[in-house]
Amino acid sequence: MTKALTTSVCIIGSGPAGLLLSQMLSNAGIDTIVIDRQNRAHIESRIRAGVLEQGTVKAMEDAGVADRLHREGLVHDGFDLAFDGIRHRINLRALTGKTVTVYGQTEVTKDLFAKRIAEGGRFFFDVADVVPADLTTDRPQVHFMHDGEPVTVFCDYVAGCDGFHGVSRNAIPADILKTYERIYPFGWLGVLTERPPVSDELIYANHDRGFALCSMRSETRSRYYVQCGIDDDVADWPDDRFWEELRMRIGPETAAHLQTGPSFEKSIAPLRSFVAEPMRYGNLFLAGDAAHIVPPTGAKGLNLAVADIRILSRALIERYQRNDTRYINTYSQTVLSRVWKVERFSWQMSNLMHQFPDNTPFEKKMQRAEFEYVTQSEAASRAIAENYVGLPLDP
Ligand code: RFL
Ligand code: PHB
Repeated sequence: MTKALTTSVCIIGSGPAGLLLSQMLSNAGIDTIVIDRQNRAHIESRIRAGVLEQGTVKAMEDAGVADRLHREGLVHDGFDLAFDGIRHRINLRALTGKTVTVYGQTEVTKDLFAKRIAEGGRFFFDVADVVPADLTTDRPQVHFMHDGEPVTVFCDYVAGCDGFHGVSRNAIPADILKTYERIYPFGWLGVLTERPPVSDELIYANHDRGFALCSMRSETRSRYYVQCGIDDDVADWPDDRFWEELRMRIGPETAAHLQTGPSFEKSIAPLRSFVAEPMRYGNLFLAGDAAHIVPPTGAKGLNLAVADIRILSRALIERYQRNDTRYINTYSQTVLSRVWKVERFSWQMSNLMHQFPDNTPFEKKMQRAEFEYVTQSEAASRAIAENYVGLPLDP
């Protein structure tokens, strides 16, 4: 027999987007059920983003989950861009009056889970065969299997927060859904190591041998990346090779401060730009990676997911508290206009900072000229800074 449940908003996916939405709605007295095809421990251990915009920190504050973030997050006033070892600091605070906070996605999800679960939030983990249905009616459903039993959740709205490989996006009929994509001809190999970071701030480096990024998770734990081949396997990258390559790409002056150690996480991520339109279909709303992917060079993926949720939660709260559907009706349009600008910045940073196998000598000169322009023009530096700290929600 199918188990039938009822809620106001059924949220598919308990990554940062789904968890934050559930918390914001719950704070406004709106009931949710959250389902995920993974379990909590798996989701909490996925090593991904590390840099939070001020707007993301504010969303965590509004949701009531920012205590540990304020205690443990590292506030950064700037970061460096480097070309062949020459470093240029983007002073975020001076150029924009804003900062970013280094705090891992693992910690964001742990904090969100802890509060939701302590408050008795309803979750179903390890679900399978998820099917959103009747999305253009006033009684949408989400069908799935849980513990070998069929379950149906009846709801007013479905939030598709199920990431790039989820099912929600494809519940929009093919003649309505339009997608835009660019795949980059390389990947990022990332490692974590229990050693202090090479620098107090992040360094994004472009070198003839490829891109490198020096980031961190705390004052004692570093996160480093190097651009790698799209078909590379982590087995091709023993720690010694990784450190040698990183040293060359950041240049001798920076490398002199590098403390290496055993890596305890090593993974390769492909780079992709992707947008799906529209982000609303009937009573289904897409948010986060379910609707768009950015290459990680601008540190935007997680921040963009959180921005979607700030806009979506406002739309749903207005609908439930004042029966005002204005924001629901404009959700897709409002969100997409910001999404495309963030896509543009992530694409620009990726183009500027990587070695593209097909780049002609002319294109390499263009990259170098753009870097020099950024180092010499405050306006150009500010344009990077204002995107990096996060564009406003409502321009
Ligand atoms: P998530 O975090 O992917 O969460 C989606 C959740 O949906 C679940 N799910 C399903 N649940 C039910 N039914 C289904 N059919 C389902 N299919 C999937 C999944 O199990 C998962 O729990 O999406 P969300 O919430 O939109 O959050 C977005 C961010 O996670 C993402 O933008 C960033 O992590 C992107 N990203 C990075 N962003 C950065 O800013 N800096 C980074 O360094 C960075 N590294 C990364 C990344 C994303 C990666 N992915 C997606 C593979 C590295 C990787 C490897
Ligand atoms: C990270 O610390 O994982 C990180 C930081 C900045 C980025 C991408 C990833 O742009």
